[in-house]
Amino acid sequence: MTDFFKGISKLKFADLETDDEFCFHHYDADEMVAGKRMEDHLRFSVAYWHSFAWPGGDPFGGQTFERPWFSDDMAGARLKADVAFEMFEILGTPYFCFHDADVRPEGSNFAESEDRLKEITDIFAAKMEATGVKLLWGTANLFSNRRFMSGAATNPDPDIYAYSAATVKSCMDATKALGGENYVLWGGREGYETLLNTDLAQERAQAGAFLSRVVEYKHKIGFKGAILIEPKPQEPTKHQYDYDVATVYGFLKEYGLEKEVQVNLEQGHAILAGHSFEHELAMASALGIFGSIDMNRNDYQSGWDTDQFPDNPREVALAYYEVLRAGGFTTGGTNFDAKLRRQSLDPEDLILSHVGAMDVCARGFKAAHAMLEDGGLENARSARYAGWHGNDLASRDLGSIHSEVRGQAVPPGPKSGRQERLENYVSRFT
Ligand code: XLS
Ligand code: NI
Ligand code: NI
Repeated sequence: MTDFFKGISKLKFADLETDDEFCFHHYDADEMVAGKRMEDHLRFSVAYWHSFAWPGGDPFGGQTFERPWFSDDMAGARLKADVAFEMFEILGTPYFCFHDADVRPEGSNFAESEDRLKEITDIFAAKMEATGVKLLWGTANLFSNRRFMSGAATNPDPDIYAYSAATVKSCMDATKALGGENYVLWGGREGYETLLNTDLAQERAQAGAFLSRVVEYKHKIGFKGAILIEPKPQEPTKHQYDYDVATVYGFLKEYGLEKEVQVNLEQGHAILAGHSFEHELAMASALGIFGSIDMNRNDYQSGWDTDQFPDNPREVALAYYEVLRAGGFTTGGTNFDAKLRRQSLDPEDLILSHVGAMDVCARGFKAAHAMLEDGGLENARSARYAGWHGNDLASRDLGSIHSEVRGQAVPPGPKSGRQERLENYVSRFT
């Protein structure tokens, strides 16, 4: 045991009468909803990078957090792993996610970096065995090191493509070894800063080849998890190729990968793309590529990816409503891709940020389930499209439709969309 979280023991569920901060008020892992435990519906996961690797910097200032494991050596990496698993146990989160760069310091060459990753994944394997915590997904950090400044798969320099491919292979191996349920690709540098020096067609083709090789490798090693792309429109690059769900789907279709790859959707990225989170979820579900979610909230004023913990039950309810309409999670889950504000220095902040987020998610999820079970929105939706049921209009030619419409004595009239009535309905549940 480290003493980082000293005095904080495993959190329990307590009713709203209790004013103790260190317990859950809405999230009861064992509560049954639709025949399944809440823990198994929500599949909460902690993001290693934000909670344990992020130093608290912003564009105007560096590190604000002081953590005993911040160092460039493996002793720091091992201490970090100890503290991480202590936090997972305190929270009772069943999953975690990590990038290679979050868990081990970079070595002097590829081989040393990979050996260090292996050392830490062996430590993880033992801790996972002992605690029952599982890996929701693994991924490679192909964006922080300066070698990736002009892209990873889409880099103009083939040597960087090769380094990236080797890195992804090593991270897929680590994910498989740990029984990871998904493998994620987020392309923070797969885009451009300026079109003036960019060959768009060449870079897209490189991205297509890279993803095809990832899928081939998945089958070669018999990795049973899902391969997920995480769309984001921009930041760090000015324009990213995986802009949003619709763009990613077009890309997957072009390379024949739409049955092989799904999406990991993040609330903040949806907002940056000019969408709502529920829009991205509904689109992924309509296209048959919904996989998992990165749950957070974005500041609506700042215009960048603020990765805050969710605090809005209504927004979360509308998101989980789409998750439930898509059939719920299979390999996916709720990964808190969220970080503390840089003034939140205390170990307690790390715990209570997750407690609040888990409670808000539980509230939103239960509201979503209640709305779906009540059927109000689905009934209204199906009534709105009722005219299309059993109607062959879409297959008829324009000429036959034209003669029919010309024969009408009066044109068809508009019908109310009833938006406010539906919003009132949602308010009853949230
Ligand atoms: C950054 C992304 C990143 C991915 C994993 O904006 O959300 O954290 O989830 O690489
Ligand atoms: Ni993000
Ligand atoms: Ni993310």
